Amino acid sequence: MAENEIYEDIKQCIADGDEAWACELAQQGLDQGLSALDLIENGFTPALRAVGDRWDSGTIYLPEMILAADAMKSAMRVLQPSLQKERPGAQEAKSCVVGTVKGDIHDIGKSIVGALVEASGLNVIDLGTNVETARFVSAVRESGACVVGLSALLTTTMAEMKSVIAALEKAGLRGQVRVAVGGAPVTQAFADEIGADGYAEDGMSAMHLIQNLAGGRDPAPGESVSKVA
Ligand code: B12
Repeated sequence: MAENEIYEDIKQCIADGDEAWACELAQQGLDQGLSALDLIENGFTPALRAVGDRWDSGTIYLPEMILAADAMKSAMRVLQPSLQKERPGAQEAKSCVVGTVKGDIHDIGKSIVGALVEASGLNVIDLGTNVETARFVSAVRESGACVVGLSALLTTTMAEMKSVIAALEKAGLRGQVRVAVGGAPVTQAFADEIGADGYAEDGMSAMHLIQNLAGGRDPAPGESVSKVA
């Protein structure tokens, strides 16, 4: 099957919320020599975003969005082992805490970022979704993490990121930990406004950003916002 046909089918299987077909296509893509990352970033992610747009415009309802997300999550389980193999990173003992902020249950983007960062060689502590501010603080304290990656998909939960930064400051941990932020509504301007150390718009850029932050290097101006090819 041609590459563009696979992406078309992926778009359709996510729109249909067809888990079995999504897994089949993920495996088929890998068997054809496409990378897990390509399948995620050029296939499944835009497909799921298209579903979100249809929900936004009132053409579909929440149960259909849930089915679409479940189909993508199942495909991710097929792709995850290859993702690890594709990016065998330098062995570093440094840790990164990731989580979706309080009030927000979106976990797909955060999990992709976590998987890529782990594949790049960092130890990832994934706190899951709807994470209380205090939990981020205790995880950073207990693990000695040098980066925390905060995800938010709702405009109403973005403000939680600022609370996490304030809580890290209050706990005296801000000097040891750099804060990366992301999620569909988050922008570089917002990251700057809340005093985060970096923002990235997709999984690969997030991985590079977090690697840089863990290495003690600040992203060059504009670097963290651009898509990494
Ligand atoms: C799937 C989905 C759901 C699923 C989530 C399932 C799951 N297990 O995660 C379900 C159906 C449960 C859901 C529920 C809701 N959703 Co919803 N959902 C989406 C949808 C369609 C896709 C999100 C997604 O997974 N995208 C795919 C991933 C790969 O992309 P991503 O998350 O953006 O992540 C990438 C980057 O942002 C970045 N990134 C992400 N995190 C991080 C972190 C760091 C540190 C970095 C550096 C980078 C980074 O890298 C990732 C990989 O490329 C979006 C539409 C959209 N356009 O985003 C709506 C959307 C986010 N949802 C929306 C809404 C409103 C809701 C609900 C409130 C609906 C309701 N009335 O109940 C609830 C929220 C409940 C809650 N309290 O959280 C709205 C938000 C509107 C807004 N402006 O606030 C959206 C935008 C839909 C829309 N167009 O209106 N949702």
